[in-house]
Amino acid sequence: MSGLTMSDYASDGSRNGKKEALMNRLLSIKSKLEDNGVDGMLVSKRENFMYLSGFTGSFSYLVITANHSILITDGRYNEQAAQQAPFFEIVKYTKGINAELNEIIKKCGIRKLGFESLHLSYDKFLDLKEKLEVEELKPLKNVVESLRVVKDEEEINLIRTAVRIADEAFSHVLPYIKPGVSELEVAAGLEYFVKKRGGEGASFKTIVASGKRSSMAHGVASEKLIEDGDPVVLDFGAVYRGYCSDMTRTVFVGRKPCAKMEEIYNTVLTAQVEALKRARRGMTGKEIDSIAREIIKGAGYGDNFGHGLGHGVGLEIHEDPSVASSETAIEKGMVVTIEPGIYIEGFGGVRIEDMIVMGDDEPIVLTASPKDMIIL
Ligand SMILES: [Mn+2]
Repeated sequence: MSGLTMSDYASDGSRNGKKEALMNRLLSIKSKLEDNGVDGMLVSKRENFMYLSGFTGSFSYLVITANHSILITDGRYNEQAAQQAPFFEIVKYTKGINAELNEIIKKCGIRKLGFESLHLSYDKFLDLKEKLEVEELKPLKNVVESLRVVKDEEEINLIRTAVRIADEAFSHVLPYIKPGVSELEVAAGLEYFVKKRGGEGASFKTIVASGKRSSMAHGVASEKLIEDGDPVVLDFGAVYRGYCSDMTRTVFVGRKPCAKMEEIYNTVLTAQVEALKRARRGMTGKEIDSIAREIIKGAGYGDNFGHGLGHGVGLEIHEDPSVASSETAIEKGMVVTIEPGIYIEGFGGVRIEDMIVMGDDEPIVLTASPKDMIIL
């Protein structure tokens, strides 16, 4: 096995870079409290507390005020939280979360506490509303997410590694794609390799869609055996230190595809490459989407491209900004996918997907796997 090892991956993002990033994120969220009409914020969504504190456990509440940064978790995570979240006071709750929160509310003098209304269950909300000693419990949306939409250098480095692991998994698995092998076995090969290279696992349920199944845009790997002449859509990604990657390639088994499939492949490839070439910093998601969409329409397949061109990727596999109907401008440091496809029921489909980070003016393409037609 040649190529990179774990220690190469460990060298990206120094410890100090990470600390500096965490400090900047914490300062940014503190500067948002007043604008949102609160003097404290309760953060409960996992990706959001990971982003702000560095803590990667499964459960935590952060309480953030101008002068306090407190991370509440349970006994399982004491040591880990102290190591991972250098700028937070760690509180292990013992007497019930509400009692602990009330002590913190008192200590920090919180009167208006914001919470993440998209992520707190209705029952939990009722419970907090009844028990917490605050004047107001204020629902807030997308406060942390609005910071996460532009990636800092630390995040871009981790995403680059997640992309590289997926690229390497793709070339690793190509020799195993042959008649008689099941889609699930190909998916297993990809996922095994991701972990072998230091990834935590797949960033979503791996898609391996062969033959006619390739017309299903989300054809999760099945027991179907790959056959001679099949197109195979491979859409997968890696998670590296919490950050996701996402890529798609469509390959052909045994022989060159028929003329119609070749035309579809070339149309998708042209649409994808032109979108990468013509996208500019500050264009809206919709404008970038329409570059690819017009090309596919022009070739007569407009009705067969039934999804948006792309989506944001970071701690979550699908996050803002969307590259579809959105009027959100794609700014420097935003990371998105560019993934046009054409799908014909009963015949097959093609999708090609790269990840980009928007640069000073043009996108920087992160995915490195070849896009010219591969016949195995
Ligand atoms: Mn995608």
